[in-house]
Amino acid sequence: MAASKLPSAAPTQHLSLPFFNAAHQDLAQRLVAWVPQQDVDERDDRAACQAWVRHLGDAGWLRYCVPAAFGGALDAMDSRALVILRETLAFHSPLADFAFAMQGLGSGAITLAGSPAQQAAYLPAVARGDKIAAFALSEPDAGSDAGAMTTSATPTPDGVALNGCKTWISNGGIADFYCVFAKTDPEAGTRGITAYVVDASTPGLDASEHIAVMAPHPLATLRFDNCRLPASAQLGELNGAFKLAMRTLDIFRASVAAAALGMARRALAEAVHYAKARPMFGQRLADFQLTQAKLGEMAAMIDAAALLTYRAAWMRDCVGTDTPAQAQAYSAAAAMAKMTATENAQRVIDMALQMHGGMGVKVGTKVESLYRDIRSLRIYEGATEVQQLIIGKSVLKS
Ligand code: COS
Repeated sequence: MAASKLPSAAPTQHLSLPFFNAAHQDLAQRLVAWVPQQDVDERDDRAACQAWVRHLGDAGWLRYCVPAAFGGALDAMDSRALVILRETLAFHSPLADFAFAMQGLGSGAITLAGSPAQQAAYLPAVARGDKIAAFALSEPDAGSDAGAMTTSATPTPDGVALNGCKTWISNGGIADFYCVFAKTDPEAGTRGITAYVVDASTPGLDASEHIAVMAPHPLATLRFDNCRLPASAQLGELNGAFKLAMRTLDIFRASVAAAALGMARRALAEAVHYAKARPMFGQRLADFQLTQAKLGEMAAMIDAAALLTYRAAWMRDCVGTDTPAQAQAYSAAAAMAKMTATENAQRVIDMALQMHGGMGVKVGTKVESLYRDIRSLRIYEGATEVQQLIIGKSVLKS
């Protein structure tokens, strides 16, 4: 196969779209230049994630996960900056994207509803990369149906005791603290859930059960056995945390779409590179109309996902979510972006793999790892079916 240049830099042409301003373009240019210079050994997912948090923290990128008042880069969380960061990081390394995103998701509830003491204790450390954050909502029998959780927080003389189990917890086992959601009024359904900030060292918390998955990243089951917390650990209002969890997920939903977009763009770049270099029947793979048609379809699916993703981020930043109508419109837009970008990315990556023939399934090739990396994005932070539900409910209300 003739040598040709491998794609190493994420594309930036789309940044001239009206969704973005000069600050976003500057952010993207700096990041696109920075990421390929990082050299992280990703054979051990936990060590790699810790290394990425260190690199991202030292270079200042994690400052986009928290507001400026707590060491962040911007006055408020900027969805378009998050989208640019995740898309660019995911193009280069899905694990780098994961490390970045979990700092934001794991601390998002503290940004939204933490007490001043909680915000001061955790957010600057998250922004520096000195503390690793995690968001603990899912349970063995409560994934999409988050309100069905059974982990309980019962009153003690000086706070609460947590009992129960959380699972599929990203950063589980390497996190310094967890934002944990628990039932405080089991009869009240989604109106009986309260959140707590739990330090990893708290007696009664066991995060040692690592879950191995097809695209390795830090993931664990957490067990709470009479895990005693002071009253000051409560995060936000008593019984008000279901909405807090939904609001936290809402912020990051458009950025999950962006991560999928980054992976899809990388798969297309790999496919183009391969098609131009691969000799076949006396010409190049790229010279066949069949190949051109596939590449065209992939590019259109990526652009469709990109426009929905950027629109959702722009709506949150520029229209806002202050009124119920705005909040509903944004939730639906973010759900459309997440659903479309993750589903389209799966198809684009599969098509890129198919174009690589046998090389596509060879362990160690980029499309092979992308094929595994993309799969969980259609499931976590609200599966495709949950996004369909959110969009459908919104359509019926309008
Ligand atoms: N922002 C603020 N409030 C929200 C909200 C949002 N995005 N979505 C729902 N709410 C509120 C509702 O307005 C409702 O409020 P009231 O009690 O005042 O009526 C309350 O939360 C319950 O909402 P709803 O009745 O829609 O809850 P359901 O139990 O039917 O659940 C879904 C709705 C399925 C959408 C929700 O459980 C969900 O998003 N599940 C996916 C969870 C997830 O992403 N898991 C992965 C975890 S991280 S890997």
